[in-house]
Amino acid sequence: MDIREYLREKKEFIDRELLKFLPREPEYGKKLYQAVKYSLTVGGKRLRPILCITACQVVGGDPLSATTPACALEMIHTYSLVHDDLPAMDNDTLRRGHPTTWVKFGEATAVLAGDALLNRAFEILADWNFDCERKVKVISEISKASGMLGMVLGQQCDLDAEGRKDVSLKELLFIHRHKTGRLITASLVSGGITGGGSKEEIEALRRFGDSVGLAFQIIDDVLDVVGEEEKLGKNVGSDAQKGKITFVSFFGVEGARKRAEEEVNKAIESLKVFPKKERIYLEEIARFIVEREY
Ligand code: GRG
Repeated sequence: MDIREYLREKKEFIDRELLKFLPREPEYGKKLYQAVKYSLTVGGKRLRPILCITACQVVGGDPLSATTPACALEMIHTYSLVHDDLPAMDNDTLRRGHPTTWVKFGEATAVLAGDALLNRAFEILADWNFDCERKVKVISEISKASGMLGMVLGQQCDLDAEGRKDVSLKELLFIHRHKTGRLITASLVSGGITGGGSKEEIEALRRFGDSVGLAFQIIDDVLDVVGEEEKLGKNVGSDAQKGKITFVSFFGVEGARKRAEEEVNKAIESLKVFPKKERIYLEEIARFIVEREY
């Protein structure tokens, strides 16, 4: 099984579906539409939507049935990147290999484009023609993961930690679990709910998501030190420049990689409730996360 081929094929599917979820271009205020479209189509691995549709499949559901939550998750993730890149936050100029949204369209429009993407995500979820009980559960899962006790809280903690030398490993884990981990876990859990997974299966996906989310962030820290700007499509060395404590500060590059591998092994262990043939895709995605160079 070639995981890169699987990821490429699913990414192309998500790229096409995302375009279909864009509303028509308005008569006035076209700049907002263009900034939203630019942010959403300029690149990205589409990891969260792929996790969502793959989780739907692993519990025995039709992966196509998870297209709407998958695209909503990508819209939320993209909004978070657009806002994260703003001068008031990380002040980054390169994202997904292209100028950041604020560089291209100005700060005010970038703020609005992020707002629009977040809203659009919940618009498409609300309009999703699907079993109502599961739909509400999915909306609850995604909104909590991205909101003020989830990703947004993680981002605040990340800002608070900037430049501080006294950040403990406990605090760093809290930041990463919220800023990056919660949305990754929500991607898996919402896919599992959509596919009609049992309580035990959803809990397994949650544990898998928590470990894989942490591994993903640890590798992000590593790539910020040893990665190549060209492959990553974003500025490298920005953590050190901003005085951010990362996993590399605690464990060094090799130590951090080892920690990420341990998390991935833990993640794979959580999948044992699923038949071997079904869980192979999630296992391979977990391995890809530690081996990735972009
Ligand atoms: C602004 C509310 C708000 C939240 C921002 C996710 C986030 C929170 C900030 C992004 C900063 C960052 C670089 C986090 C590290 C992990 C991460 C989310 C990387 C980007 O995700 P990828 O690698 O990106 O999946 P692509 O471009 O492939 O979608």
